[in-house]
Amino acid sequence: MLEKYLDIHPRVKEALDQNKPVVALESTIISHGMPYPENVKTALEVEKIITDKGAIPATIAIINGRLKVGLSEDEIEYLGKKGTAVTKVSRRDLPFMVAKNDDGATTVAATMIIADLAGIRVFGTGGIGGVHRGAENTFDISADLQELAHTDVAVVCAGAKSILDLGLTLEYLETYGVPVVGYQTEELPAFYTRKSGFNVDYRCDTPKEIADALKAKWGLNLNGGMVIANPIPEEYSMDFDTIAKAIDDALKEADEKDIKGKESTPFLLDKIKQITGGSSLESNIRLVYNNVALAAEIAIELTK
Ligand code: PSU
Ligand code: MN
Repeated sequence: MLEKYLDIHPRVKEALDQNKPVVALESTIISHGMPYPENVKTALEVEKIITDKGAIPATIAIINGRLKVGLSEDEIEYLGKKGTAVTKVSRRDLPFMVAKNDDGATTVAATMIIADLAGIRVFGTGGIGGVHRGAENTFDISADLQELAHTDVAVVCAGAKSILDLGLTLEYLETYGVPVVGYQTEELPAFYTRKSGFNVDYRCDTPKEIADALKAKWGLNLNGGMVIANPIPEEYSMDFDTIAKAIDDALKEADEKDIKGKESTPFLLDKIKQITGGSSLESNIRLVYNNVALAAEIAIELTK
């Protein structure tokens, strides 16, 4: 039935059939998150890091209306080159890409949906969407959070950028029963920085501790995901005030230009990149490498 929509790469299919560890990866980070050709280079390196760890990478995207679980190098190159011309696809958008045989870059939410359809339980990325600052007026809350509430996939990220209201994001996740775990930290990391001023719900110091909590959660039929917040390595983290100022400037410009809806996150991310120059791109790439390595370790523990 699902074969009607889903193309699972033979390498991934074999791994899933044999209960080998698989890590899902998103494609919005490729098309919208980084410039070409760094995006393609990063996406390929991410797959290599996972493979070297002993797990199988599955980059997820929609190509010609097919839900792809595991991409070829050519497909990654295609999405990376097409960049923001590829539609950014969240839960809402998914059926239309399929019905129109269109291409789509999957957000955290859409990647979780497709990973779940394929039976992949661990997903590594950079940052998740959340409750935007000013959401009390705009209602701008990422669909990623509802997906985490309902879909059984653990997401390893470097926390969330403070373009969001991190306090409200944590409250929202609490309401929907989504645990926020700090990997070797009590403090929620804020993407470019290891600090945010907010605490996580639980600290876990090993991939096994995280895998044990996931097994218990799903064993108890407590549906939904888990946020595994993994701080950016110290040597790549950015100065707190520099990034705070860049975010404030980006938010101000978004407000002046009346940027709304799905344009909001890519606009803010792009502005921050422009303001901070190459250093934020390097940090971004490094934290993704760090996250997918941890995702692979958790996926390996989960298969035990
Ligand atoms: N946050 C980041 N980098 C990203 C994204 C968010 O730091 O690349 C992307 C992810 O694909 C995420 C999406 O799922 O943006 C959230 O978009 P929105 O806020 O429109 O739901
Ligand atoms: Mn939004």
